[in-house]
Amino acid sequence: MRIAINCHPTQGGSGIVATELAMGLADRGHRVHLIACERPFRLPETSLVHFDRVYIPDYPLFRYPPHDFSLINKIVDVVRAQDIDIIHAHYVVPHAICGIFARTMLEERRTKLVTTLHGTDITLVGSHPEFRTICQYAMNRSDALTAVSDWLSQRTFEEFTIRQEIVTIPNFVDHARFNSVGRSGFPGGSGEFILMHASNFRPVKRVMDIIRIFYHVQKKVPARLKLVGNGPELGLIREMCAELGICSKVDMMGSLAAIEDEMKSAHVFLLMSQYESFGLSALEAMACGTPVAASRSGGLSEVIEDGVSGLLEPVGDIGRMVRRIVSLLGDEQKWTEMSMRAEERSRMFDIGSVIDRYETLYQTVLAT
Ligand code: GMT
Repeated sequence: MRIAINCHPTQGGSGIVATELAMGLADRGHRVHLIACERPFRLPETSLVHFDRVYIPDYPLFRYPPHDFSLINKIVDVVRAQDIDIIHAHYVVPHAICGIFARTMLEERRTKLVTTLHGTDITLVGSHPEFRTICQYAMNRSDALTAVSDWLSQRTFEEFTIRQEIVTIPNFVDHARFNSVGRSGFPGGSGEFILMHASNFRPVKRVMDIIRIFYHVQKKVPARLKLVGNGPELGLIREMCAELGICSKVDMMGSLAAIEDEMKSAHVFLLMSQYESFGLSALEAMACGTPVAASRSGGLSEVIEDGVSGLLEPVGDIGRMVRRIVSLLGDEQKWTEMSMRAEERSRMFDIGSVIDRYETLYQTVLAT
């Protein structure tokens, strides 16, 4: 097949999923074009995926340069030049909307549009009154709609009037990269436990809860906290660490290319979000054999089995989570078992089986 994928290139989960999917499809012999305004950070120069950059011309008249017109123009040009069968839009705003416009312009062809819903495109951005009408239109006019969890499918039906099926195709992990080979074991003697969090540090991630949890945990067991990524709340987090007197135990690592190495060194990965439609970083940590402590919210309970492959507690319940983490880190056998179960559970979301499902979906859509 010949597939054009468009996505946000920034360090969010939707861009990672789109990029990994593009690479997986290209490895299987499909011709894949990835369209974005920057090279997605997980797309190596050596990849078989063709990268098509969207340039956004500016002009003094524009207060806001019209990115979306350039994106539509690029999609149309790539589809025509490369004889593309499927446009796959990741995140409704603006990708599905631009995909609809592009498909309309491509009236001489039978190009199909598949849209994947990722989470905040439904819960925060898409349901905003200034976007709602156009998002609903784009979803209903897509040739197929997928969501990354059953929770997100349900939320979409609750938020919008959707007249077609939403197929759940979960996110996935590449075990060739994220695995437990060489991972750190249980620290002996007075060794430190490593707690870790990685995200874009937006309010929905509730990183302050993570700092509070770490503050209490490190009072009970020797521990460090690694924070990976960048985002708007990092300044507040720094201030909070200073107020609590824990700066020397918190490493702010910024964005990392080889995040799997840090995941392999961590003993607990924390994701205490208000909700996560899926929680891709949790899955990647689990694949590295790192138990995840997470909020029981959104699609996280479709990924983590509480008490087996990780820990789930209600959003904001810091006290209960602290007690459970301290208990886990106090019991080597329990931690080792959970680490193994986390890795085992991640195999349910292996890249190969999920790419099979996207291929089948594309074939079904092309046959209609
Ligand atoms: O808001 C974000 O966290 C970023 C967003 C994205 O599109 O990059 O993440 C969403 O999509 C990811 C990939 O499908 C999911 O793993 C995340 O759970 C989801 N974030 C939320 O629902 C908050």
